[in-house]
Amino acid sequence: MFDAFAKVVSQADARGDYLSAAQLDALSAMVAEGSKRMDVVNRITSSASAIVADAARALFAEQPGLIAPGGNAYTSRRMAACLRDMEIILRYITYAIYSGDASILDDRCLNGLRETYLALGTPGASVAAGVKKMKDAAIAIANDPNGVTKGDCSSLMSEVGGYFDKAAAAVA
Ligand code: PEB
Repeated sequence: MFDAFAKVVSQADARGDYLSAAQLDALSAMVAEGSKRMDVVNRITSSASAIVADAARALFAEQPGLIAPGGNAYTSRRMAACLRDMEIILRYITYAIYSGDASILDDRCLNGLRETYLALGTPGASVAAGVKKMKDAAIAIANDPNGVTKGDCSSLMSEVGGYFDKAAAAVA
C-alpha cells in the first residue's frame, strides 16, 4: 500500500536513482493543492450514505430484476449485502483520493472481487453500473463550487473519476 510519495520513492529506489525534477514538481504541486484533495475527501465522506443510497435506488429502478423474487438483491439480507458492498467500494475510493494513489483500492478491495462475484453469482456488470452512479453523484458533490474557495479542480476531478472507473472496470 502506497501513497503518491511512497510510490515515487519506491520506483526511484528500484532504479537506484534520485527523484527527478519532474517528480519533485508533481509532488510539490500535490502539496500545494492539498486542501482541494482534503475538501473532496471530506465532502464525499460526509455524504457517503446518501451517495450509496441514491445510487442503489437508481440502479434498482433501472434494473428492477435485481430486487424482484430471484434477483441478486432480493431479500433484505442480499439488499443489505449489496448496499454494504457499494459502501465498501466508495470507502476505498476515498482512501485512494486521500493518498493520491490507487494501490490501497487495488490491493484491499478490487483484487479478487470479480472472482468473488462470479462465485456468488452476483452480476458484476450491475455492480459496475452502481459504481458509475456513485461516481456521478460523488463528482457532483465534490466539484460543487458553492461553499468553498473557488479554483480549478479539473485535474483532481479526473483523478477522482479514474478511481471510480478503475473500480467499475475491475468487476464489469
Ligand atoms: C464483497 N460481497 C458479498 C460477499 C463478499 C462481497 C465477500 C460474500 C459474503 C457476504 O455475503 O458478506 N466484501 C465485499 C467487498 C469487499 C469485501 C466489496 C472488499 C473488501 O470484503 N447484489 C446485487 C447488486 C450488488 C449485489 C448488483 C451493487 O444485486 C451485491 C450490489 N454482494 C452482493 C450481494 C451479496 C454480496 C456478497 C447481493 C450476497 C450474495 C448472496 O449471498 O447471495
